[in-house]
Amino acid sequence: MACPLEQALALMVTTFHKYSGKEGDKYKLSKAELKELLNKELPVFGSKQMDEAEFKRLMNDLDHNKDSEVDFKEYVCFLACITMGFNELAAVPMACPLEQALAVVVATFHKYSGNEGDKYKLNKAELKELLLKELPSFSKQTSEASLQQLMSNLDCNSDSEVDFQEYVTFLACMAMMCNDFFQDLPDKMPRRK
Ligand SMILES: [Ca+2]
Ligand SMILES: [Ca+2]
Ligand SMILES: [Ca+2]
Repeated sequence: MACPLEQALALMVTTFHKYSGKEGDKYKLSKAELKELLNKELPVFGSKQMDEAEFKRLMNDLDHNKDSEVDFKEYVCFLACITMGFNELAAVPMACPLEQALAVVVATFHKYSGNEGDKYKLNKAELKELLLKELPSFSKQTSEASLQQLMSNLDCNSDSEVDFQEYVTFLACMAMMCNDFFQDLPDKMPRRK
């Protein structure tokens, strides 16, 4: 049984591919694909209530490189933004797997951030525990020195703590790595029971 946080990341990747392959570029979401993904997988976001103009604006915001498609990186940025919203409104009922995955991302952070010091930030010990327990497939391949390096990379504002935003950015990077892995090695995905 994989850890909930790893499952959450995998789900973000598979949900993207479930929709991106329907038309046009297999690795990008067209406007129609994005709309279907949001309506079906993220009802909490409320895309169904959006009119055509609002949806166009959303698509435009997401599409950073202006190729009229949403690629995986743009999608992950979007999920990261939504996750930050979840962090503030903790009591939203999550019905869909993708929403639950985002909720896991939030809950996992709080499970460790409250252990010591600042309740809303991860210090080095808390981050290490989170990585070892919640992302074992990642941390197993990581030495003490690279954890140290990772911590300083994550800590954008250099306060020796990892706040929620820095943590979400990190998970977004992890999801991108998973995605590259998916695209490069479609037959070699590690399967665990
Ligand atoms: Ca597509
Ligand atoms: Ca784009
Ligand atoms: Ca803390």
